[in-house]
Amino acid sequence: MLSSMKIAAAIAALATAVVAQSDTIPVTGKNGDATIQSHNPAGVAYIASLTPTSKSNISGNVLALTSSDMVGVNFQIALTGLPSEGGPFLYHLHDYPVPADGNCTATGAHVDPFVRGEAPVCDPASPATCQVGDLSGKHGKPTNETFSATYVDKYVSTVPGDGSFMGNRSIVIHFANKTRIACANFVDYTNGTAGVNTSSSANGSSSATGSSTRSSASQTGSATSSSASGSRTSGSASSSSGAAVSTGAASQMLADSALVALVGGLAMFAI
Ligand SMILES: [Cu+2]
Repeated sequence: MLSSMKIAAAIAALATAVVAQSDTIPVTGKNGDATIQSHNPAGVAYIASLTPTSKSNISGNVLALTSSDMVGVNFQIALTGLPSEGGPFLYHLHDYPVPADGNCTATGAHVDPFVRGEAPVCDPASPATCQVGDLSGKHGKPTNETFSATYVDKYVSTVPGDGSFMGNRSIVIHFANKTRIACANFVDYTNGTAGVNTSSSANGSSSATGSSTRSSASQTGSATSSSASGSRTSGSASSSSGAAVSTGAASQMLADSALVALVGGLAMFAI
């Protein structure tokens, strides 16, 4: 009699465990799974430049380009100066720009237009079920003091007004315990120069904020200028076709110039 009760208790415990386990499978947001963004305009680019601050030695760029097939965004990330401890690190697209005082907390939560929430953690095998802004959850977490990655995230938009639009957002880098280490604003990089910090000693957060905007009118202007930029640079694109990560003449040129800028930045950093 006693043993049968024990068996019943064990079965109940198992049932509870199964229910608990179901909480860890990928979830669908209140607005459904994230939708693939297939209408991102060609030639548009944004960049977030991280520079050392009193709280962080991180420097580098997060470059966002329209992907070759206009589906999603081609992210090209190169960071150095990540902390020697406290990883693996997390990084996300956050809702709001960094204010002039550089306070990363003011960037709010992750870009999450489908209202998926943070828990359970993102399953990279099912990226549509992750928060749109959870880039490290979908594409891998930095573990070393230097990090580089190139990938296309199909769920991020470069169309102003979309819930998944990234152009007026920020990037935030966290310790594994979610403490915010560093942050920077995305700024228009369609012409290859806007928003780029020319000096490694500049205060990245404040200068980036200065050129950031949430105005849809301004963003539309950027998109228009991008097509002009694309045609202007296409003539010399063949000379820079070596790198394969991005396609489109304008995007390629931008990628090359960003890499050159980054290499220059790294050289300064090494000195
Ligand atoms: Cu974050």
